[in-house]
Amino acid sequence: MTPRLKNFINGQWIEPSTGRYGESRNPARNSEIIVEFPLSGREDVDRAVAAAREAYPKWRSLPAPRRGEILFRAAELLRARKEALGQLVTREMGKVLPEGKGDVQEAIDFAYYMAGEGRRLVSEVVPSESPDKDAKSIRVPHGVFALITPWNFPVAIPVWKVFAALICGNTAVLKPSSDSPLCAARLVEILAAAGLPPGVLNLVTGSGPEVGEPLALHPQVDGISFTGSSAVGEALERQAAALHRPIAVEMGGKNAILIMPDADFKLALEGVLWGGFGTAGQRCTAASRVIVHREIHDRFVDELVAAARKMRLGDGLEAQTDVGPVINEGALKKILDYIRIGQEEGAQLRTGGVRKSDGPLADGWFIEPAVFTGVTPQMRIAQEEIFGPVVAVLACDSFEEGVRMVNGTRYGLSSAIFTRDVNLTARAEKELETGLVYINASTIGAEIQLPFGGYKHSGSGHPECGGRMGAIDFYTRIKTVYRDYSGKLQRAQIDV
Ligand code: UN1
Repeated sequence: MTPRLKNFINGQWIEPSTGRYGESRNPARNSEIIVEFPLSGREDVDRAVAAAREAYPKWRSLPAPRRGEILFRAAELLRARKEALGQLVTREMGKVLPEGKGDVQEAIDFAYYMAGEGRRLVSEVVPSESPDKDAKSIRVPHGVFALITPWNFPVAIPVWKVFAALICGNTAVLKPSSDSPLCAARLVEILAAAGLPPGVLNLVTGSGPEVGEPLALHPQVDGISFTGSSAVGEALERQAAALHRPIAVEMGGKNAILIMPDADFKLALEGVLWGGFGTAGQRCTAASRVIVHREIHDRFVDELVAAARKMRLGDGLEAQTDVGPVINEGALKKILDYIRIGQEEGAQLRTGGVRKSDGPLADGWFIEPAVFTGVTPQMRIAQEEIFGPVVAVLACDSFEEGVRMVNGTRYGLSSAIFTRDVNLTARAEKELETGLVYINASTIGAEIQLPFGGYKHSGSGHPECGGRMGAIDFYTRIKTVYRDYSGKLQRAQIDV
């Protein structure tokens, strides 16, 4: 029998008020149901938010190092369960097993990092202009967070949000993607087993309109963090503005790799294959555009096409698989639409872009890795996020033109340049308008100890992850405190 999930509210696994369930299926084998999960409704959201509200005063007054100890135990459990969780990631959302385990490793890294943050949460003390007076800023939590997460990093991204929110003293309700509810439930189990008090983290599964939106806009919620599509993220931003509620959004990308004639050719090729087709192109950091200097363009394209043809499609659990399926039928249709659009726009489809509709892969959502050449900057396939194994190759005549092309979309998450010219790398670092810049590396693979976030329509400017300007800034508010112990009325800025 198919296992059935429940919501997790106030430390209890409980059935949804609606009595309705959806199915999470293996994208490599659509006939395999991984789990049934609640299609919850507003009443479940209300309960979960109420539980988070109630748990908040106690959780925020627990000293941050103590909160960190609980998160540390959760990190240890994640580490102990890495293999099983990695397999589940692959079964539930399709990425190849080394990447499924990598997803969990990214979660482990961040979990330890945030556990340690319990003993930092650094703020500032500065001198006052008056004698016998303290001047400092301290970090305080916001309250209850709505955390809405995608399926493409079904363990890592929930951990990014949950661990950062919790270490700062907030409580939360997590609404995971309906394509990866079991991964989220396994994470919640781990936090419960680590000793997280009831109500501090609650899980409610279901659709965006029925759960995500009422949760984000709930009157008792104090902040929102969302990772997902631009359409949903931008709508949430507008609604959050009306409520005057802090919101962090991480949305789409149209990331590009710029390849100069002096680049390490083989390395650049590997970078394109990894960034373009890793996770079947389903990362917001995926390299969906490759801008190659005309001097090496034709040779590069020939080798890229040959290498893409050799990539083996298959179930991500099988060791020989290079590229797994895309997430679901809707995604498959959208990607195939873009393949058609690219051809209608006059780009040349040099390989792939076809669904595997016969043999053992016909039961899954498999598309052969696609390479388009002859792409020009204004084509839709060079401007819009496809979120699939499709690489659009453009040619440029100079570094300047290449940078203009990289920057010439509404997005600004990640970019990369391959060159051996150190001066050019310094210019690229300045001129590329993206939140992440890679030099002689692909557009994917950010590490958790630095901020992760996009410019322009890719994000709200509140990055996730670590570093001095990372997630902690979003999950805390600053309170500035002056303490005058002079016993006199000291008037700032007033001449005596
Ligand atoms: C995402 O695609 O939403 O930098 C996150 C990377 C990963 C995170 C990707 N560490 O590709």
